[in-house]
Amino acid sequence: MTTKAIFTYHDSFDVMDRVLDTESPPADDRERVEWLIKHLGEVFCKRVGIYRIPEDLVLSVVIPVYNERETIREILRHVRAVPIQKQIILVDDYSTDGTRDILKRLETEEPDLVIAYHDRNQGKGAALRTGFAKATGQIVIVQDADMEYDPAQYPQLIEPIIEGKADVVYGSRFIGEKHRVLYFWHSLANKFLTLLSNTFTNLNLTDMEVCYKVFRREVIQGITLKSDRFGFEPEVTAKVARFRMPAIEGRPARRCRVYEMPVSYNGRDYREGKKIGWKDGVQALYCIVRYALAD
Ligand SMILES: Nc1nc2c(ncn2[C@@H]2O[C@H](COP(=O)(O)OP(=O)(O)OP(=O)(O)O)[C@@H](O)[C@H]2O)c(=O)[nH]1
Ligand SMILES: [Mg+2]
Repeated sequence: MTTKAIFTYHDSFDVMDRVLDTESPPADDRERVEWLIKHLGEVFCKRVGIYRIPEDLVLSVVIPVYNERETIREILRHVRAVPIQKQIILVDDYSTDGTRDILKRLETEEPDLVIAYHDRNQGKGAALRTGFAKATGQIVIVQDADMEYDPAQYPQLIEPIIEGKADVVYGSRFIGEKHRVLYFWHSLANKFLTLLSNTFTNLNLTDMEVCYKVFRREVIQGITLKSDRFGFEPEVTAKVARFRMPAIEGRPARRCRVYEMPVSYNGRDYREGKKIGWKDGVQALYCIVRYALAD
């Protein structure tokens, strides 16, 4: 089994080398997918996130932004590069470092962006609430404005929803993708918060605090969120666990089906702009218990 997988992998590069000698891949995204599937095979392509995405699919990417002038343009470039139709929603949470001016400029340079401005700083949770309300795509993903997570992973992240297997997908930094080795105590705190959240939700997540959370739009717009700051992560997790998908077309109402996907993580340290601290950990603890017991 393993030998076959390795063989297929190397084979694929041989085939690519030979094919690339004679033809170049089409520039159009859809044609390129067909071309790659034809030459590399469906199984291999699927493993690396190349598959046929329905033509009418729109992915709403919600980006909460607070003092991210160093990374905002770059993250947008990476989001745009993903070959999926997207609605990009940026919510500025009253930045004071010049990010606002960049966004104002972007408004005229890239008029398809949806940009909202808070008139006072409220926190990531509040910024996301504003963004979710504006989403119109069938699938909604959260994207932080720093460069810790890689938008190139969207195709893999949304695949379980497109295939009709999942209603919600969480990324996970702890199940086998490459990640920057950083603070031991932070990772321990993360694991503890996930464990505590799991004991209340009965979900077996491995990374409750991960940024990459993907939802069918009706799920995220069907949940009422209250946390303004980083309490968003435990709150949304508790509410997803309780959420019931309404009955449609003869299918009875049911609980949300949650999937996890490994994601790579290029964490930053405090000198590079890391903002989250021990107070946010305490807040998360409080929110796990609060949203387990009451709404
Ligand atoms: N820290 C912070 N981030 C906010 C706020 N409002 C919106 N955000 C955005 O929320 C996202 C997550 O914030 P981060 O500070 O990166 O939080 P994190 O990734 O959990 O933690 P570190 O990057 O490790 O500090 C970023 O895109 C921020 O710009 C806010 O009031 N405070
Ligand atoms: Mg971050």
